[in-house]
Amino acid sequence: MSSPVSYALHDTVGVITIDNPPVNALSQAVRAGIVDALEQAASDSSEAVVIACAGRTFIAGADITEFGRPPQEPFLPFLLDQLEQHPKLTVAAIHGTALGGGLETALACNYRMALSSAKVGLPEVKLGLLPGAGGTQRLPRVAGAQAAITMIGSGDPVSASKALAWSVIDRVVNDDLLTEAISWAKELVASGAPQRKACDETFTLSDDDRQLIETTRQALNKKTRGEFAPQRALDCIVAAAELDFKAGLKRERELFIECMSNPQAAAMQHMFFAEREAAKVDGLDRNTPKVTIQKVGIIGAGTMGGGIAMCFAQAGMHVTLLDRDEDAVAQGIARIEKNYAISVKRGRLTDDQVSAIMGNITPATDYQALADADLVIEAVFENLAIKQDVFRTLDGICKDGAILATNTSYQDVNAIAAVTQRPEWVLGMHFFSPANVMRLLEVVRGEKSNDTVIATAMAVAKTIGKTPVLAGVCYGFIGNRMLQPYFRETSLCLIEGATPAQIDGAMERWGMAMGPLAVGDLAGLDIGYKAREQLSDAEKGNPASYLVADRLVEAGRLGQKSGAGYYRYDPETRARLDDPDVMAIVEATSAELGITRRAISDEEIVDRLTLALANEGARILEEGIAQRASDIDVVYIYGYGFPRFKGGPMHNAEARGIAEVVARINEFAETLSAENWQPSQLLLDLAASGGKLRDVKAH
Ligand code: T1G
Repeated sequence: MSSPVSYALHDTVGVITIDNPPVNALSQAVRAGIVDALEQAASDSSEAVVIACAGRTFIAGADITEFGRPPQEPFLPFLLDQLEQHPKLTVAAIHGTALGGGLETALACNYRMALSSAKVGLPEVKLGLLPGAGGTQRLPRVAGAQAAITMIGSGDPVSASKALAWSVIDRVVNDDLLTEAISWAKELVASGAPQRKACDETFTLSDDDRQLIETTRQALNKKTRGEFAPQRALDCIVAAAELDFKAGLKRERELFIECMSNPQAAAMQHMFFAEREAAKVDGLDRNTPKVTIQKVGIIGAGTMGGGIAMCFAQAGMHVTLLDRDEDAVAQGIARIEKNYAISVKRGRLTDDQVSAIMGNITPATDYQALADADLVIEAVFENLAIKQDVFRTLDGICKDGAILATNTSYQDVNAIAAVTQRPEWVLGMHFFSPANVMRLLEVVRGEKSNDTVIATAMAVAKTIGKTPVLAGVCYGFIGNRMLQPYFRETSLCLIEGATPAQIDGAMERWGMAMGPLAVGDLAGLDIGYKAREQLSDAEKGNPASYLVADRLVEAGRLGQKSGAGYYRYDPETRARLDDPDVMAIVEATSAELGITRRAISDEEIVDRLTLALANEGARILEEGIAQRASDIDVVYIYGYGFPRFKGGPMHNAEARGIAEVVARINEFAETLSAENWQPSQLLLDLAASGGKLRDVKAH
């Protein structure tokens, strides 16, 4: 097989070209090819060497698909040492994104040139790692402490202009990158420019720099709470100031290996691929025709409808926001303007940008305004009959080929489609509140939804910056269906002996962004209350799983919106405060149900809640509601605040061991409730066969 690396002399300049689609990752073949090309350049007539890439981007990093397998020579640190010590003057020619090992390769060159549209970064912490090929030692020496701390700690890329200002790169051009890089290399040689080597530079940390490291550590303790790698990455920068280059590289390697062997790295690398896999629909031809979405109709100008309208307006599409009367629509528009005012105040958007976005939104009260919409999304009250009326009306007005979507959280998409003459053009697009912020979008495929509708919804989701996950039709689809046993176990832990603070504290210390009871207070306890009112006692299940919630609502404690729910909320700071009145209700309910309260450990709380998710997720997978286990992980990380460094509920169970998970579920079946803790057949099968959730394909 031909090498993905070629070498050719362009007059007096040797050009190494890497061509390893899709992102020129530093696979073993690429590393070997560069070593060979460098050897060739060392002995030929070249006076300088340019490293460039074919395709859409410069090297985007190490090849993540090689992680978890025995590393193969030549190792990247060896290659970069060869590059840095090369006898000829070297120039990196950067376009697209030079990330991770890609930027580390450029830092091992003497000089760096980039297209003005390029970005550079060291995103390793987002994979549970740190720059492991000299990035933490070279970048501080090249760009200084402030740039290095910012780039390495955050993992975020910076623009070419910012990189130029920080001396990460030396020259920016607008086009003709390779031609410009070759002529610049000649110019450097002709002018006797030195072969600058990062390893020869000294690096020290001033008091201000050390202060910045401390404030960054504190900020990262909040932003990446529970993650192992970011703090280690900062340790490497400190090492760069305290050790010589060689010892610093050694320290970096030690800490890199510590990160790589931490389960968080496997979890975060799993999520990297899971997010990309989720956008793919098994069995759907990649060339399926899609509807071009330019005009979007949103029905319902409430919180959800307004948030959804923002998503599409921000993407430059024209939005008609419809509600029953002028006042309702005006309130919706006002709510959107208030949201944008906050964005302007925080410097996220300018007034002009907001004006342009708002210019994309047209209020309406007459359904005729939706006649030429390409996509209509219904976001009215969560009631099947009301939604069916909306779709009957749409069916008589919207043009042929318009896609009709419901934003329902629970209602049967098939029952909604069935009231139209065009069920093939109906699907669910389930946004998560706040819709303009949460990245998850469940694309719910009805039994008659056609391929174009699904392909279009998956594509338009990415256009508006969402992460789409395909779901089949069942009560609650993927995420909310799993939430049922999650909150059931939460309520039972409470009634059996735990306190709200203990339950939420245990889950937040474990890694959840917010504990379940605090989530309930945030969403509003009255939502569940109203949903339960529509159910029979049999459908409600064990009273122990909802009586406390009902009693809180009946006592006027609706959650944050009423200043109190499972907690009291400080009116100024909105901090959540334990409330003895709540425990009085809990203890009285325990007694009424004949439950003797007991001490419940944090470990039991975490196991009951996380395994309730995994067990229901396995059922969702075996029923074909989700395409793959990793899709379920994407749902929980992007829609429910599950910690990314745990990789999602299914990866978390897999990492723990399916056999152990089944044993723990069986223990709960014996000690808690056989009805609630029936292991899913899929988990039983995998435990018996040693199979993996990640290999399960929905039939
Ligand atoms: N390795 C292997 N495959 C990769 C890859 C990588 N580094 N980056 C992307 N892909 C695949 C991806 O899975 C997808 O595959 C296809 O390329 C297109 O990606 C030693 C240890 C570069 C900004 O973290 O951020 O270097 O789904 O859909 O939206 O210190 O990919 O088509 O089969 O994302 O245009 C550090 C990760 C690695 C960069 C392009 N580097 N990649 O975005 O396309 S660790 C990264 C990205 C490291 C060193 C350390 C993005 C992108 P498929 P895509 P995109």
